[in-house]
Amino acid sequence: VEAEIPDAQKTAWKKHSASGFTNKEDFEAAAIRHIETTLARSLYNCDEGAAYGGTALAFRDRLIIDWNKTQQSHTFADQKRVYYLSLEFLMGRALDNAMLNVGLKDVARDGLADLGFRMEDVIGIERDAALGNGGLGRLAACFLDSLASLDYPAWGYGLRYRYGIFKQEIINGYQVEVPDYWLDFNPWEFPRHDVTVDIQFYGNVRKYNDENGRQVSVWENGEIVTANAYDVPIPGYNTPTTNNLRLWSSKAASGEFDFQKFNSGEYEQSVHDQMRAETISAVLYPNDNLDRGKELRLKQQYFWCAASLHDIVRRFKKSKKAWKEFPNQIAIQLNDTHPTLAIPELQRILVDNEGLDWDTAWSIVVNTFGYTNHTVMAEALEKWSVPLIQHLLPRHLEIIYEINLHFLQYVERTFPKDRDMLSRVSIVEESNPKMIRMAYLAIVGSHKVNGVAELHSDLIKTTIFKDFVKIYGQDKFTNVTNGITPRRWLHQANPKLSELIASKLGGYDFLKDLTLLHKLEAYADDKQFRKAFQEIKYANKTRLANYIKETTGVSVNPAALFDIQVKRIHEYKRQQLNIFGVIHRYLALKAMTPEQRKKMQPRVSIFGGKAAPGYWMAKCIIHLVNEVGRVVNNDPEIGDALKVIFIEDYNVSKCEIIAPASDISEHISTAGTEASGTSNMKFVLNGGLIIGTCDGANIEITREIGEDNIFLFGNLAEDVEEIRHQHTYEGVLIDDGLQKVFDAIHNGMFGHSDEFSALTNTVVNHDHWLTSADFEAYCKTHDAIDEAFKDQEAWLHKTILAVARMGFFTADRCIEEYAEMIWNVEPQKIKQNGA
Ligand code: TH1
Repeated sequence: VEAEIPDAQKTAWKKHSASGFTNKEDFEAAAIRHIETTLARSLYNCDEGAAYGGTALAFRDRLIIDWNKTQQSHTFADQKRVYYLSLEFLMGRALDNAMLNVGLKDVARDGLADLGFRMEDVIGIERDAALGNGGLGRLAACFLDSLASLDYPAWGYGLRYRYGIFKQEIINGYQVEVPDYWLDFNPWEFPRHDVTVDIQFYGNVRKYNDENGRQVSVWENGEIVTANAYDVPIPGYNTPTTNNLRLWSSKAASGEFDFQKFNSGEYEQSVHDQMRAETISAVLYPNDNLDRGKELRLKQQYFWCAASLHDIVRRFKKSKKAWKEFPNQIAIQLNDTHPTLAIPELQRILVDNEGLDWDTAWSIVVNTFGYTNHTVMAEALEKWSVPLIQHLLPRHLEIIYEINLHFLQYVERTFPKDRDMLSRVSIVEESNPKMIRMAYLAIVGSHKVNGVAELHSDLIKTTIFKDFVKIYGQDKFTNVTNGITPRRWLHQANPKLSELIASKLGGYDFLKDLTLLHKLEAYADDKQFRKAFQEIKYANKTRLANYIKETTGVSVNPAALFDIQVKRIHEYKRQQLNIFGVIHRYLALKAMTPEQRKKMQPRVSIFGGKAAPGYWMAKCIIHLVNEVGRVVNNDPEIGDALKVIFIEDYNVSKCEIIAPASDISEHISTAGTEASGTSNMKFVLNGGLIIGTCDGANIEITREIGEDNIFLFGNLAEDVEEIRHQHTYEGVLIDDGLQKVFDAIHNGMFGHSDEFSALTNTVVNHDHWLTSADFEAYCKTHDAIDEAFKDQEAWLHKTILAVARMGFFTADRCIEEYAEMIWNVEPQKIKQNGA
């Protein structure tokens, strides 16, 4: 290809090729040029927003150069690539990350100071890219960071929602949802007007026999919606590798109004069609760990899978390789079951469009896909009704039935005597209406299935997917324990701690090899180091205290014990256990004399997180936290002994302030329900300890950091079923302390008790989440935490050891495990100067 370009053209290109700034002068020139031209502003109306815009665009220029180079080099190298399909990418802010990865943050800080701006303020202008709900979406974002940082040729594929997760406002103690329109200025995306895919919905399947007598299926007469590509550069840390995140946006097929309708006076109808098409990528479904089976959600899933696969297949076909090479060139990872339709879609492309026979096509499909399961909770396992799929995707339904037929025939041959097995494992649930079990389809269509922490991966093998282990054997099922990127979650969020660590480890290599942190163990008993470590924690707590003061008006004492639970509000995550515990503490403080109270360890209980808009119980929990805060924070007898804070609109950028500021964070899900959790890792990495149940990654965190350095409590996963059984047949035993809490609520201590009766009644009636069974152990563990915190030297010893032993939980380790066990891909270095 290169040889075909005339020399004159090459020379001109080389002479003028963009290079990007490397020093302060050139940064200022680039930023000012963008402010003046791209943003059309002058010195006299250059506010912080414009400074952000100019800085972002200057850094964007730098990223684009590496991005082009990377994409070109990956295309020429002709190596296997990874495609990560996720309906959620919770990216947060991009500028700080771009500055870090490019390695020019100090240059930008000095340049911005010259222009009269503080870097922190400029960074703070950016809105979060919040295209996700919680852990699953943030995991995808961490994985993209690691894939690029480790030089893997990889793309993410997702949806370009016009509205990300809603903004949460707290009004009179209640959650109110406000739409998050985040696209009005987004310098990080590139519309690719030339990259479009037409996606079909509805219609019918026509069959005919071709000249060889082979039956051919044609899916026709459907409604067409166009997918437009928007690309987001994903820079790696300290490497030129810059990968791509491609997000699809939906548009009416003609791109314009239907002129026929427009001219014949059906103006309204033509606008309506346009809007209908755009609705597909309009909004992120705000449910975490819950499946609601809405038609529009299924449309989103197919739209995104079909566009992505079309794109991947188009790229593969350019290479002119034989189809059997497909799985040697391409690995596709399914982030939960949301992209499972990619499986029948690839089979459809290969069989219907490319004319491959069923078995050849199917072996390509299975060898291409890997499936990650993130939950065992029944209410989160996706099922789609057969009539709905029949209506929306008639050809895919046929293919799913055929996949199931082949699969069940295989099962029958292998287990001829087990009739029950067939109905248990069938992809089609024989209910009314019939349902397609997406997890089963994902297992059957993938060569590897993984859970996200050891306990979770064991649970899926022994519970929800037990039969599939019998059918396929152990080797198809594996574990990749989740991780987080230390670039964002240590260096960006906690620059002072990162600097302290670097001063002892002789540089920042640990940001790319987090296991190097183990060298910090030598400093756990070092007086000076402890003091520096403690001062950083105090400064981070002060930063959070200031934020709390600004946003809620409540003053909290940074010397108090900061006890934090921030995550989606969900019954299984048990924020109710936390707030009942807080009330219990409040009642105890009220019963004390002032002298006794003075001796108590002062505490700040901090909550944050969104409730799905339709999740009544979760909204009750938020309301109770806010009402308890109102009462406790205004109780003059209590003062600093206890404060209760709800931080509004918890998101990625707020987590960057919160995670470095904890003494204790809470990861207290009912054992066996939280697949992994990832914020547990963020808090420990930033020098905070955990109160937690034996669940998800807490178990492996304990193994790594040592059981002396974590506060575990509560019933074990293996005992939960038995306790629930007891609840059903013998009733729930309400803990004495919890009963006092309920009495206080019923007596109206926190406002009208009717508001909270749903919350207390579920505990009394079923206590599915074991709030009562774990309550006493929970409160006792908090007392132990108070005791332990009094001995600050011992506490520092624990926290430093814990940080030193967190190396395992880097997302880089996850990516290496996926690459080796599931994808079979190798990294590929991009040359610093040219492809
Ligand atoms: C979460 C899990 O709850 C959490 O334990 C895990 O750390 C995280 O995924 C990353 O692996 C999940 N989020 C969702 C979101 C939806 C459906 C299922 C899950 S599981 C929409």
